Amino acid sequence: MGISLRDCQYLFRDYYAGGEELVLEGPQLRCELASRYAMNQDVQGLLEDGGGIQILKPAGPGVATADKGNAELMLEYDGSLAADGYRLVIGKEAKLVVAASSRRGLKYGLEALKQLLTIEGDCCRLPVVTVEDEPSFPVRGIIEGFYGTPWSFADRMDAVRYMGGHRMNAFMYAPKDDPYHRELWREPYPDDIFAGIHELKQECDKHLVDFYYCISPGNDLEFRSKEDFSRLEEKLAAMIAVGVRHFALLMDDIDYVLTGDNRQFLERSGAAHAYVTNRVYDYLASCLPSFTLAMCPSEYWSYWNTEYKKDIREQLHPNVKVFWTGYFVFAPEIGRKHAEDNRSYYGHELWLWDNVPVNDCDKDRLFLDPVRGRSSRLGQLGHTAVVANPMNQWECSKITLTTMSHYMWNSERYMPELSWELSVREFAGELADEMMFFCQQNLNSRLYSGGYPELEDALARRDLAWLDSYFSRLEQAAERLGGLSNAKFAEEAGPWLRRATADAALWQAIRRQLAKPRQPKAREEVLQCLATCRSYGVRLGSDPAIRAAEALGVKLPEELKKEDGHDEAQ
Ligand code: LOG
Repeated sequence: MGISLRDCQYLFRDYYAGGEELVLEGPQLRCELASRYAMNQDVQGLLEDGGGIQILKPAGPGVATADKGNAELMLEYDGSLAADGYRLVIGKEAKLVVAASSRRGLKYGLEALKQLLTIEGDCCRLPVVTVEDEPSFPVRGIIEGFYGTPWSFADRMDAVRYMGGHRMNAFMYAPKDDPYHRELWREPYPDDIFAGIHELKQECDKHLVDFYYCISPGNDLEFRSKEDFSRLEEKLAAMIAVGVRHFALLMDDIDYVLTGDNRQFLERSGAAHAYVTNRVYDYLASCLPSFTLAMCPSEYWSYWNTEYKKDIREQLHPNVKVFWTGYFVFAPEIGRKHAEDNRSYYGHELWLWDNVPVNDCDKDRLFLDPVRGRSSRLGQLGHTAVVANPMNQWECSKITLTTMSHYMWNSERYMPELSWELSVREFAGELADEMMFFCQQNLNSRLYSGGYPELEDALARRDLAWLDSYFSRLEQAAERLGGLSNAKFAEEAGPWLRRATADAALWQAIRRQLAKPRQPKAREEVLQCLATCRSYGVRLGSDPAIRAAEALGVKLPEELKKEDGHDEAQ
């Protein structure tokens, strides 16, 4: 089944199709390649995986390919297109053109071709279409910037592949609990971790994703210490040696009040943070012809003007980009006014560090809903990057991240609920309905206070029949999702899936107690089921069984309820 017209219109910025179709013989799109993009015909690795497209070895000057395939593909350079943008033309005579101003644009154009291709038996179908597409933000990606257990290198490698397929172009390495990133920032990486970072950087290269090394020396840096600056430069030099060209200096979550010699030397923390960043900038400029440097200020979330921001605005090198997280660490809404104001206070390009779907403050929760509440116009309000800070559970983060990737590419058209549907379908395929139901039980309580109205209404009505079918749906969804071929999901979401099953069992026990309120055995059963729920140490956002018990007057021991964090649930 091919991609629907609605999805094409949503996922590609300008989609000019008149309804005609190109039907080609053969079970694969086999393209004879011509390239005016580069004289060296360097097209290796532009497609993530062939996915039904084979690019035939290009003909050299005067050398024709023996196999002409069933279509012609021309790659063209067009300097008028935005970075990462492309134009894809699928012409009637099986003439395909992808034009771009960068290799990444070519890659995205070919990925678009792949998405539009339908293979049915022995023939290929493509819409006759012109697609003109470009991103809302030049830098789009993930910042692994959370507290708690960092991702494994296997997770990160998968993240980079995922990003390649979702038009994201930046992976920022900044795990708070990598000691060499923060507490032990002066120490070089042990060989094994460094080898992992090197391999990750190579994977990034392969998928045309920029790898950012981020370092966080602000807790105890001595601003006048030559020794400290040498350590910092050595740390960066090791990254430069394996090809890293993108860096960030993170000053978030430190005690940034200057004391002792630091205070005497630089007086104010804004001046100090501009000073160290400028020194790093000068160092990078002395070793590299081109590089990127961003910094996260300590005042990354406020929306009012401050002396700190003034110092950054006036003293920080103009090429350095400045992160912020919106007007709050977890910002339910990032609107025009705050964005515009903060841009003027910082006076530098702003990079949005979006704390979504990060759950490091809510370890008992999964957040599985779409990103909502971001201005469609951040790109016109001084923002040149959007990066998302995900959950400790990489695989589960994909649901929100895919919606985020749509926002990053085309914020003007972004529709959260539609993106959610597309993301869930992509993630769970045939089990999309079950997955969506499960996601709907796990909303991001930091950002969205919508709650679970159907459940609440049913409880208010004491509609036992509705609740019976709700809990049996929950039980079924948990069982089926546990068997999803995606083993990583089953492993990460395992405690929540088991908790869902336990909630359904608790509901059954509640039902029996309601039927026989005076029977001690029924009471005993409720308590046992509750203990099982508790034993997983996690809960669904909807917290249905405990809510049901409360609403229906089934008393639960206070300490069990409290530990479950139900008070915070919404
Ligand atoms: C940290 C971040 C953490 C997040 C959520 C920034 C810039 N820094 O409040 O590492 O994952 O909150 O707990 C943060 O957001 N600070």
